[in-house]
Amino acid sequence: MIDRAYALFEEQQQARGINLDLVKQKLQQLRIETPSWGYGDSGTRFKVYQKNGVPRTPLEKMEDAAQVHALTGLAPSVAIHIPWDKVEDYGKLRSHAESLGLRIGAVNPNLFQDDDYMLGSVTNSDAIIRRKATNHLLECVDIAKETGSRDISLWFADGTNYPGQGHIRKRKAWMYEALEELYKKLIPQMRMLIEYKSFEPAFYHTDLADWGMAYQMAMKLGPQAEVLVDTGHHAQGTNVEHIVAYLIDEKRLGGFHFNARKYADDDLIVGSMNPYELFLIFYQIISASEDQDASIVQTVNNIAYMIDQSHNIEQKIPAMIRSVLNVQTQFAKALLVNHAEVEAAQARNDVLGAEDAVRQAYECDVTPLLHMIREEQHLPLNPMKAYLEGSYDQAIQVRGKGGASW
Ligand code: LRH
Ligand code: MN
Ligand code: MN
Repeated sequence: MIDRAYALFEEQQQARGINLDLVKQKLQQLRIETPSWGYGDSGTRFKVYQKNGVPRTPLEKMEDAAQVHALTGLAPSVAIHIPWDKVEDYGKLRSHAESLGLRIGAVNPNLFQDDDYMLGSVTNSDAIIRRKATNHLLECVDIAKETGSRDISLWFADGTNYPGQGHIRKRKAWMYEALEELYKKLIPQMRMLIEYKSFEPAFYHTDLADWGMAYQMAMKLGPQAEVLVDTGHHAQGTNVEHIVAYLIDEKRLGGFHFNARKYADDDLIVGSMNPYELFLIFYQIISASEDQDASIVQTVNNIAYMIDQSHNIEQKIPAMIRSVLNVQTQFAKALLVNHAEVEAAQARNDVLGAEDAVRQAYECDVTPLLHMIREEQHLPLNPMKAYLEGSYDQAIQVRGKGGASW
């Protein structure tokens, strides 16, 4: 059945001029990092509904993440957030992760949950608070060394609610000062990823509000600083794939936080709202991966695909499985774009022809391809079904309610 469906799919793709061996090879290389905070009792701005069976410790978050990886083969690393995942011994957290077939991914400092940071962390007008915040950034480099992590992933809630509340240019200088201190502490194989967000929790100005600000900071800091694009962090209607193409071309796209949004930074299951946007992001990335310029290809190869979602009503492990699978589906579809066809249409200024060549790939049903990939990797054909029918969910119920928040 799988073989028959795949044979037909192969025939159709060959007719479109697609080399499926290459497509399969790229699909097998896809890796998506899941966030520890997506397994805990997280939420949005409102009530956090406590769920039964939620991990009580960072170690248990790793165990849940290991399920997602075991069933999908796609998620071998887990991003951590400090202090949400603070432990006495990071070496132990690392070896626990490794014993589960995982590794620890990006280390995310948290500078938005301490009362001291009400008016800003690294951009606070009080030098003592700025020092405290910068020290936390430095501490995260030490943690990353222990966990074997490459990336320090930075998001700042810093901003103001009213005109005049803060000195915007002074705050810009303080931001740079802190980032520079952090940058100097990075070891050569580390990177810092600078995330931006247009608004929230600050509603008048945010110190790093868009990709241009993050990019300019990265440029001033040096080659180990890159930009992180969180798909939910733009104004409505922003062309995110354009930003992606631009940053790749400037060799400063370090990674993604994937999530879906309808209104603002909604942190919903990836691909649940606008899967075409996700497809178009991958279309840009895959097109750049075929560039003649080796440094562009290297940038693409180093992009960290991470999920940043939080669940206030969803079951956490299934929600993560759904996101990871949705990323894989859109990635697979984007691999089916015939770039030569798009370029030929561009060359003859065939607007509709070019659009059609891109959209055609999106409209392909990639189920036979994904089934074949999973069968070849001895994975369940339907990972979600396998999880829901398996015994893990039942087994974790003994954890009870009141697990770790975030
Ligand atoms: C807040 C946020 C941000 C960070 C995450 C930890 O907006 O979602 O995207 O990366 O919290
Ligand atoms: Mn994010
Ligand atoms: Mn966010």
